[in-house]
Amino acid sequence: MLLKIKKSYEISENLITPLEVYHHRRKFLKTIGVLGIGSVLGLPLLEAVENTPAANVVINQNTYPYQKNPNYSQQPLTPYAKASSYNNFYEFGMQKEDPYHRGKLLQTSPWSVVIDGEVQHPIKISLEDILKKMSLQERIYHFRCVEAWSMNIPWLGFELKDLIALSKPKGNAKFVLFETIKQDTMPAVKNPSLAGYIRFPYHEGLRLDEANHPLTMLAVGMYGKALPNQNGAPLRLVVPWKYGFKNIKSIVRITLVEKMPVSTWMGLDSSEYGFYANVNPNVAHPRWSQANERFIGEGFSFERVPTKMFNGYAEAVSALYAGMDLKTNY
Ligand SMILES: Nc1nc2c(c(=O)[nH]1)N[C@H]1C(S)=C(S)[C@@H](COP(=O)(O)O)O[C@H]1N2
Ligand SMILES: [Mo]
Repeated sequence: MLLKIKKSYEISENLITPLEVYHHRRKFLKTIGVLGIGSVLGLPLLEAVENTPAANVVINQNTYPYQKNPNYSQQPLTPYAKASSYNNFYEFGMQKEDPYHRGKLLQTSPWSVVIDGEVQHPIKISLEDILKKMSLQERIYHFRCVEAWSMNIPWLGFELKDLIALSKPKGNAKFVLFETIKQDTMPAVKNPSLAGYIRFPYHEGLRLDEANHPLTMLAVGMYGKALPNQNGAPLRLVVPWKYGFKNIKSIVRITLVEKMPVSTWMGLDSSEYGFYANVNPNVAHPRWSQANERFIGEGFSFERVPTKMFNGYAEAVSALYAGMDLKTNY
């Protein structure tokens, strides 16, 4: 996410980056010659980081049995090395490579998820029991970050509605609030200046009908393996028609509520990041266009491709927003 630097908690990016990381980055970017190009084109330096050397990517070797779902087969795939080293996970810092370098500080075992709030049966369920109850499938979805880059990722997971159903939501439950784990070992929990003093835990929300939509998944893996920590192990949300920041990582709590919850990014700047965050090429972010995107595939390219309404999933989801003004409900 691009955090606008203007409020009291916001200071310039080179100040909030630990100096050695900052200098290392500058050196690295100079070495690969991207600093110059990025500056000339006026592109954020972060755009260059997808060239992070991938040789030492830690691959999570756990595998789960799953079936491929041929109905979701977006191509070409983003290479695993890029999807697992160019990340946003602010608990680990604001640079794209921070979650990859520091992700091992996340403790993912034991893990359980609480489902509570406006439900008849509040539950606390372990990851193992979730895996026993849910049958896993692979779906390749297009992923579009609000920063205007995109990837195609083969997720392993199940439909969120099947987990929510275990808790039997009450009639007055209208929204779902999600919470990421908060651990003292997370660098930006320990040292809030690493992530612009964002207050953790990270929160996101969906309308209940969005959460129950068959496209909405909880992913426990990608590329045939358990999720690497930097991608939100062991369990994260995947809502393919919404901007990346809705896809909350490392979830420990799912709370059914009556009123629209305030997500982390709405709380930081609601004029830039709305509750809906539906991918929409016709509604610009206040600081940049959303009409096109840079697809991260093999190689490195500044070429841009048009962004599709609802990220290409309009046929499946536009009925959810019938009659709604998508410019005001951004
Ligand atoms: N807990 C948590 N979840 C998060 C974020 C975060 O900083 N913290 N970043 C979001 C953003 S902005 C994006 S684009 C996606 C990135 O997911 P990926 O790293 O698997 O591509 O995670 C989202 N989920
Ligand atoms: Mo994002």
